Amino acid sequence: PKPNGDPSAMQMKSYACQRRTPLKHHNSFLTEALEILSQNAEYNDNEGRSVAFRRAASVLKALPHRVKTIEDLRCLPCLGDHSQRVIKEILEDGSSREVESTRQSEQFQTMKALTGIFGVGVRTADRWFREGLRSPDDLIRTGQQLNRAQQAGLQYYDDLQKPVTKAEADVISDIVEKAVHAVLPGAEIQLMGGFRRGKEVGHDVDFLITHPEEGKEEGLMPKITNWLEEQGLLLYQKTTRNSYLEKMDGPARPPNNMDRFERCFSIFKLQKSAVRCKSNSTASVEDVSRGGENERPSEHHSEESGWRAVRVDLVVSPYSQFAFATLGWTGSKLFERELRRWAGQEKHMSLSSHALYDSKQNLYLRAKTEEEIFAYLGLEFIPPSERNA
Ligand code: 8DG
Ligand code: MN
Ligand code: MN
Repeated sequence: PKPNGDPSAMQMKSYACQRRTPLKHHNSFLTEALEILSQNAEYNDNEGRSVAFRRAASVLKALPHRVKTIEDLRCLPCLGDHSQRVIKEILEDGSSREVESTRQSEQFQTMKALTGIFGVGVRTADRWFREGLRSPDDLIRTGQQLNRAQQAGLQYYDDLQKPVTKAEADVISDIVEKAVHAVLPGAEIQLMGGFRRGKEVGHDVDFLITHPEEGKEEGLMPKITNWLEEQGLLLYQKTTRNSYLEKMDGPARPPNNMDRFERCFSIFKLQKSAVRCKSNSTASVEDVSRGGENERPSEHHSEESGWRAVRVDLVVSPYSQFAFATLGWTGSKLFERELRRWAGQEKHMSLSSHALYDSKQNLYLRAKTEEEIFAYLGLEFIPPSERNA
C-alpha cells in the first residue's frame, strides 16, 4: 500500500467489494442519471449493459468528493465510453439528453410502474407493455390473468409503493422475534438487507433466522407463518424452498446437501398505532397483534384504516451456513454480485449464500463470521454500512 497523504495513494479499486461505499455520498446528481440508464437496460433485457452502468455509478459513490470536471474521472475504473459521455454532458450542460428522454419515455415509465407491482417481473411487464397496457389500473380494467402474488400486489399497491421506515422495521422486528420465539425458543433473528446497511427507509424488511443447534431450524418457516396467520398479521405469504439456488446460482449450483434455505415472501399487516407507540418507546407486541377485522376485497387504502401493508422477506438458514447467509442477504445487490465475481475471477472460488468453495483445493471453506469469509477471499473486511455499492 502507498503512503497516506499522497494523492496517488487514493487509488480506486475496481471491484465494489474492495471499496467502502457509504450510504450518503457526493455524486447523486451523476449516479441517479447512470442508474436510470442501468434500469432501462434491465427493462430491455440487456444485463451486461445494465451492470456496466451500475458499476460506473458505484465507483462515483465511493469517491470522497464531488466530481467537478471530467479531469476528476482520470484513473477511475469501470467508466466506459458511454458512461463518460453521459457524465461529461451532465457536467457541462446540467443534464444528459439521453437520460432525460429515457426518463420521459412511455416504455420506461410503464415498465417502472408495472414492475413496481409486487409479483411482476420484467418479462411480464414487457409483455403487458407490448399489449398496450400502461398502468396498474389498466390491469384491473382489462381483467388480466393474475397469479396470487400479483393480486396481492395490486390490492396493496399504494401501501407497497410507500417506503418502509426504520421505525416500522423495528416494530416488524419485534413481531417476527415474538413469532419465532413462540415456535422455537433459542432461535436467532437478524435484520438484513438495506436496514442492516444503515438505510433509513426500504422497499421491504428482510430477516434471517437460525438456531444454534443445527437441524432445529428445519421446518421452521411454516410454523412461523402459521403463528403469524393465527394472529391476523399476514396479508399474503408464499414459502419456497431452494428458490435461491434455482434463480441465482444457475448451472454451477452447489450440491444438494446445501439446498436447504427456506424463504418466505410476505406482506404484513402493520397496525399504525404500534408504530406510534414504538416511537414513544412504550411499544408492546400486543398492540400489533389484533387483526381479523373484515377487509374490503378490492384495493386497500391505508389512509382510511388503522393499518398498512408492508413487504417482509424471511429466510431460514442452518447455523453452519449463517455467516454466508448473513453476507449474502446484507447486500447491496451490486456488492453481492461483485463479491461473487471477485471470488470466481480472482480467487478461483465460488461464493454463494450457503458456502464458499475453493476450486483449487477442492474443498468447502467453513466460516462462523463474515470477517472470516472476507479473509478467505483475500479482501479487507467491509462493514455493512459501507456495502452500499
Ligand atoms: P431495499 O429493500 O431497501 O430496497 O434494499 P435491499 O434490502 O438492499 O434490497 P432487497 O431486494 O430487499 O434485497 C436484500 C438482499 O437480499 C440483497 O442484497 C440480495 C439478497 N437477495 C435477494 N434475492 C435473493 C435471493 O434469491 N437469494 C439470495 N441469496 N439473496 C437474495 O434480494
Ligand atoms: Mn430489503
Ligand atoms: Mn428483500
